[in-house]
Amino acid sequence: MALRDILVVPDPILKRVSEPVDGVDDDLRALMDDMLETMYAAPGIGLAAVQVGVPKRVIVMDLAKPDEEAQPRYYVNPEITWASEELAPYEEGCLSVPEIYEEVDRPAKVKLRYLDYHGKAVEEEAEGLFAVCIQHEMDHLQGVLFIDHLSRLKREQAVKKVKKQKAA
Ligand code: GNR
Ligand code: NI
Repeated sequence: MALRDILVVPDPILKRVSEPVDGVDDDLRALMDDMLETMYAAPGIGLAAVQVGVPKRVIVMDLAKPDEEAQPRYYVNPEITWASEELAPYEEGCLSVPEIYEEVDRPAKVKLRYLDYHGKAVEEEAEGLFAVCIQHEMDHLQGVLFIDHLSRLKREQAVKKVKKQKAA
């Protein structure tokens, strides 16, 4: 396993639309292992492959609380098959937009379909933090960041702040 570098705005790779993968093999599992290690080290609760510069439709996540045992989750070629009309607000952050936190409204519940770590097809319903996180990660697969849901002024302020941090 190896730590990978996390790309931050305004890196143009973050805007790429990620490609579906052919299936889950040992190479893809090695990528997912690296992503999980990188996510834990950050620390974060989710990570899309494009954030480490690999534009494939692959996500890792762990929503366990710090005092709980790890619960790694893997989502390959995920699709949202249903989203509730009801929206819920959540104050989001992103490892690719460090130290910026803003409220975003998203569907409160979604149903999704994906391949797991073993390549098995799974269908699942998500609500609460899981629903927030999977939608945030699936936005990354489309080249969309949570700041793209904000006003242009707030988005530009956020990118400016990150650039300033990086220069410091
Ligand atoms: O670690 C993360 N925390 C988080 C908090 C609220 C909403 C979404 C997230 S995902 C983020 C990690 C990340 O950037 N994933 O793409
Ligand atoms: Ni993110």
